[in-house]
Amino acid sequence: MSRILYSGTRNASSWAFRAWLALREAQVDFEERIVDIRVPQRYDNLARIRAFSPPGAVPVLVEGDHVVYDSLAIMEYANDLSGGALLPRDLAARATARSLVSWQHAGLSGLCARLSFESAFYPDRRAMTENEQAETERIAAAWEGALQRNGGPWLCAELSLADLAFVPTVVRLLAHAPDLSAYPLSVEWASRLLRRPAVDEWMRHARGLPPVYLDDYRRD
Ligand SMILES: N[C@@H](CCC(=O)N[C@@H](CS)C(=O)NCC(=O)O)C(=O)O
Repeated sequence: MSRILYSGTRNASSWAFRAWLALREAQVDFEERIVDIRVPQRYDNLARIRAFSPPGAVPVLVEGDHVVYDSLAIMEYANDLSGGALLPRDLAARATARSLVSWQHAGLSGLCARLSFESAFYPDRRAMTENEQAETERIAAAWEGALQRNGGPWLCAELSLADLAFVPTVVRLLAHAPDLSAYPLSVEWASRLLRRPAVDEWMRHARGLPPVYLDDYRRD
């Protein structure tokens, strides 16, 4: 059966990036259709998606008349399709992985909205504010704790949805050069994550696109 992932402009759709990455890491076969989510064509393109997917957003995965929408549901489905390869078997460890994924999915306490994925590709990025640096350290402390407890090399020992969910976060935070010297395991983990072939493939494409400027990228 054909499986189509409607994905988004690669330097603008961090949600699509997560879903795509989970499918790739789960070694699921799928065809990708990139939907241009830049204005002004964004509105017409997403209206077309709304004809078969209630949120009218990307990513959305379509298998015949079966539609899976929202990046989190697609990531979980990728894990199911792989026979559970992307979540730990142990119940407690699986709950920990899901906690990390859920925290990310809920926007990391607002940080993701202020430092957009798009901004990681701007040639003229602003410095992080003190607040953003403090929030980044809070997230890095969570990564560091997980890596220390589980012994690495991934947040829950084996590669899981928890690592994949954070890839766009790692991209947007590192692009703003936070001081992560107190979190050496996280720095190594982040660079390990960015070296994964699928991550590299998406990022190469994203870097080659013209930047997508958002009005609310504040210059404090
Ligand atoms: N919670 C959704 C968010 C998806 C989302 O906001 N996608 C953006 C592109 S990155 C979009 O299509 N937005 C259209 C809209 O909300 O009008 C998910 O995780 O898939």
